Amino acid sequence: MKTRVTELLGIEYPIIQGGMAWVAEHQLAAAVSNAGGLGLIGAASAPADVVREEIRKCKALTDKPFGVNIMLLNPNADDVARIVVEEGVKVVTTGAGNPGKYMEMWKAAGVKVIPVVASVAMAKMMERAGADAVVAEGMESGGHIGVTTTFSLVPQVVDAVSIPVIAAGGIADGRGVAAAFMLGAEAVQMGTRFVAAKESIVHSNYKEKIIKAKDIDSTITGTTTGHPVRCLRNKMTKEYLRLEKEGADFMELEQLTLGSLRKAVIEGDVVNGTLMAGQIAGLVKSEDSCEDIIQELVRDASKILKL
Ligand code: TUI
Repeated sequence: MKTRVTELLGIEYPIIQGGMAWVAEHQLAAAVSNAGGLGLIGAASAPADVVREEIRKCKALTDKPFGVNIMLLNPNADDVARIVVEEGVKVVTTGAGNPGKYMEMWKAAGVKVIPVVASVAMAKMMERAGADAVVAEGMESGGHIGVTTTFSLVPQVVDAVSIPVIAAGGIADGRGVAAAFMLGAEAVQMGTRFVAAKESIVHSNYKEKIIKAKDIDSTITGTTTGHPVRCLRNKMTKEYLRLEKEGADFMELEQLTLGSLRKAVIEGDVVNGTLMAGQIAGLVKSEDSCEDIIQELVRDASKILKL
């Protein structure tokens, strides 16, 4: 399964682990990289110094390439953008915004830049700005999402840009990988399956919720605030959606989700916490090691694609 993406990143398999807030810590990133994929540290809303420590801990666990995902709504994004250069990180992915203002600095430092996009227009803008590849992320994904599905978005982005396209959203097994390749993607990024991985530090209550989830168990909060987020339905989402329907203002809604992802990931509060997960959670049936996940994906996708 060699593609322009495996070559660009110097990895064995075209499989990237999403840079998920609170979840994509150094343990998970190192495990995915050691298994031949690309692991990512999710900088999320962490202070820059914490991200630096995570990078150093990841380096201690792997000599393979790994990356950092920078969430652009983070008020510390400027500092994190500098720290990845200082620490010699090889790959940066970005989410929830336009990383244009950092591009020159990253390119000058030889960092491979892979923005996550949810539209064709954004993909074209990122190619013009010098991106090395893009992740085209469909609205099946967990967390902050756009409006287009993976099946529609990926081939349209593939036709619109010349740089390699990585498919994300709704992929959790070898069939999904093969389907993404049929649409023209040259790698996949997966989140939900890795949330439930053995090396993921996520609380067992949260992992269990993903493993028990059915196809229709996710919902989207925040459509009224401009920050739509897909997560598993629970008491928190029920309350959030009720408030949204009643026309609650941004601050009131913020209050409900303040620290709620941490609550789910660290404390295992699956009632009041935010359980970010994609629609494909229904396909995730067990807690597997990153090595087993990647070997399974490559074996099954190769068979389908007759590689
Ligand atoms: O970023 C993600 N997924 C995320 S970020 C996150 S943290 C968060 N929590 C609550 C509210 C908001 C964020 C949880 N999950 N995926 C990549 C992604 N990027 N999806 C959609 C986009 C995106 C959206 C708009 C990329 C660019 C964009 O452009 C807007 C602009 O500036 O033109």
